[in-house]
Amino acid sequence: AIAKNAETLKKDVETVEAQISHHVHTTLARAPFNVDELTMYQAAALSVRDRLIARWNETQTFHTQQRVKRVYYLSLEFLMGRQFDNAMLNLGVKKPYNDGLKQLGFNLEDVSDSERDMGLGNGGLGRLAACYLDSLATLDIPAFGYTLRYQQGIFRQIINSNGEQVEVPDPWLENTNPWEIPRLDAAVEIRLHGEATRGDNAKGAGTWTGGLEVLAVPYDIPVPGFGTKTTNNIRTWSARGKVSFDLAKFNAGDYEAAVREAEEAETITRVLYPNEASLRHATYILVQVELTHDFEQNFDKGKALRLKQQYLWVAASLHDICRRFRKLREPWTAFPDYNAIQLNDTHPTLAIPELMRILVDEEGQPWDEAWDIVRRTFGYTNHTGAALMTEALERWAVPLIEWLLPRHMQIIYDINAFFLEEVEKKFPNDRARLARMSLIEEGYPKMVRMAHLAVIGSHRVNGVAALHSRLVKQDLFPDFVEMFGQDRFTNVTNGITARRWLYQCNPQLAALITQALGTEEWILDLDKLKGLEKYARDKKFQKEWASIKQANRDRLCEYIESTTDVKVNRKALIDVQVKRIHEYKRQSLNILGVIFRYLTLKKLKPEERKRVVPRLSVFGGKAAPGYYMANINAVSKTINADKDIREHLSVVFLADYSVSLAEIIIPASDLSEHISTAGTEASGTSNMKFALNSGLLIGTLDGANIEIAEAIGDENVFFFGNVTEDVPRLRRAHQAGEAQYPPELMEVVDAIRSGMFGDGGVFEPLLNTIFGGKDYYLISDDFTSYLEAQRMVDVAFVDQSSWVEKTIHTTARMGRFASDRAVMQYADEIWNVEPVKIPDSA
Ligand code: 26Q
Repeated sequence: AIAKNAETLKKDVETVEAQISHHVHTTLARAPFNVDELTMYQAAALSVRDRLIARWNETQTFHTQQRVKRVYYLSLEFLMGRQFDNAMLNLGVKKPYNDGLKQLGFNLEDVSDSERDMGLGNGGLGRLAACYLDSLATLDIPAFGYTLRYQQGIFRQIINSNGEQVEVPDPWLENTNPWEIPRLDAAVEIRLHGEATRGDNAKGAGTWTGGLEVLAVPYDIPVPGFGTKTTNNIRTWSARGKVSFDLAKFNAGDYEAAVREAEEAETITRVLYPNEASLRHATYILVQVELTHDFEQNFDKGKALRLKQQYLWVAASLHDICRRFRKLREPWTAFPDYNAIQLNDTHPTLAIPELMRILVDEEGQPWDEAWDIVRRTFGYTNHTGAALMTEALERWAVPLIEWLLPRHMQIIYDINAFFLEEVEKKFPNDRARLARMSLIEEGYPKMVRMAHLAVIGSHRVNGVAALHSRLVKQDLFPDFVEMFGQDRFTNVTNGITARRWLYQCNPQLAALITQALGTEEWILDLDKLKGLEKYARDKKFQKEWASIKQANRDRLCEYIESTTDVKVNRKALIDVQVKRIHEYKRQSLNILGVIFRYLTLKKLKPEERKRVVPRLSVFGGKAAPGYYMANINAVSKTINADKDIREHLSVVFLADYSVSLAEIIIPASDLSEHISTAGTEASGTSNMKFALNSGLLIGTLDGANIEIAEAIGDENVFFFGNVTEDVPRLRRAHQAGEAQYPPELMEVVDAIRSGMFGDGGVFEPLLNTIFGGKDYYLISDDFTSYLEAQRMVDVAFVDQSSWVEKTIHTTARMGRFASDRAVMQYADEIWNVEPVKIPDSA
């Protein structure tokens, strides 16, 4: 059998070599002596793509033949990272590719490094969509992701010499993208602006004509499951002008006017919005899309462009879904039996009035039946940390919607009128309640509350962690719970895919786990990690476990030393906080804690310092453009330059945090920080990735931290800080000027004000958020217990054997946080879909 295996591998390697050479010579038209790593990557990727396409075709054909129910995951973000390594692993062909490339004189890892991240997302929400697509394919659930094909994904981050963030464009498509298949023939026409009419009776068919038509062109990205033939699809839409230029104007000599319309259309998918702040400070977007107007105008254009993105995406996707449905020749009332559409936050909420428009105006369905179809089709996932206030919920100005989508505005008004009638029936004479629940917020201008529309247009609304789902009901939508009952509101705790976040990013640990369990089954059934528990106290196993962590630490240290000028102690405890930079996530609490540690070390004698666990504090993350907190770099500059302290404490900020950088950082972490003010982080998902990779957590009682501790044992988590219930009272105390500031915090502030970290001015914005009579995120209230928790970490780390035991237990008990579990829960409780195995030769 071994000889036969060797024979098979040899043949596989030869096939791989031949396929790669074929793409080098024909597709890429390169002479053999003119092949660099980028070319090799492209050729290898194209040959993997060929395999994906064969499976993709079989999958789609089978799904269509079998008339299966499909899931459509509508997300404006898919943070996929790199595809090459992931595709090889899911297809089970990494070994022959490794050997084949070696035969051709190349190293697989170097070749893989030529791939640019597919960075079509900001952070948690976008990466969650990517993990869920991996799980859907792996579980053989028929599914499509729908999103936009942004020319530029999330910006690349550079840190300038002042320690400030500089945003530069992300030209991820520059070298052509081997993972996408253009479908130029399947473009969809999308109407914007124009004139709308209502039907002759209140619920009759309306019309929408005129305005401007643009094209949405689909590009498909195959998504392979792990160890299964199922290959699902992400359809990304690219905006084009309908005619590339206006011939009449061109002939009249007005070349500029002729191309303007096409260019305006293409602007719609030029760039990903780097979060909600970019709506308020629209300059970032306008620079990226190269529009120049005065600021007043920019302000509205930045908003209008986002609404155009949302509509083009939603309209093209629904057009596609309905076209597929019409081929089944079923009555429209059967639509929800074939289609489950999940709204990833409120960004795709326009899908609700758009489906109403298609059903009522174009398909002649009665309004009430159409509304019933809509509600049975949609599910809505909320990702907003509830204590972040309802202000964080998406709203659009009525005049803006009227201008861009006149028919949709009518439909929204009508949905609202019929809905408020129902509310009035159930709660007579309660005007305040009607105003609270209305889809329209009164004011100048009136605003459409997208979250309310999403709630009433869906059969299920879910939060993303147990605490968060409770807050969604209590703080965000209490009136809607009273109206519709508890059953419409549910929880699906987020999950992550162990294929990328252990098997792929931490191959050594994965191999040790497989060896210990005697099987690879854990990759598909993460609860099987439980089997590691019996080795938690086994000295030999602990040693192997710890040496893998050290190897991953070394790799990160090499990365740090090659990208910054910081020298690091390889034995230091690596303490990581990597995530979007946001006030509520409290990177500031971490950096103030680092300063306290520095001051404490300074007070010690050299021989006393040697007894303190050495630390390396790693930060990473992108901030909203225009939001600068350069203080992390100011602190690291002083500390890293201090020769007495260097061995005991260093601080680095790693630029341009991304999925592929996360794959290096996460396996190396000893401790990671998830320290948001209680009630503000909906779930968090990096907490799960760190724990799965045998890193311990320091955190607040927030989001999924709570459930992680439940699963792995709270003796293995360093908790601190106030709980959600106490947040409102503490905030009131600050407003009333009754808050107490702890002495440790004052000591840190004095050091900052003394100029120890350079110009104290850099810290003024930060200090103002804490001392300006508010401290909205309760830094001062949580500071003392944060320091205490950090002292507990030091104590625990000294006892290495017990520390390693904790980290083994942590990994062993993380099965619950598999995205496979989350997706199965959506499938059973929200989508009502079943796995469909693709037969061997479909
Ligand atoms: C809004 C308006 C205009 C432009 C952009 C946006 C925008 C973009 C991205 C609004 C929100 C986002 C992303 C939100 C997000 O990532 N939320 C996170 O979702 C994770 C997955 O559920 C959770 O784990 C995190 O707690 C949550 O913060």
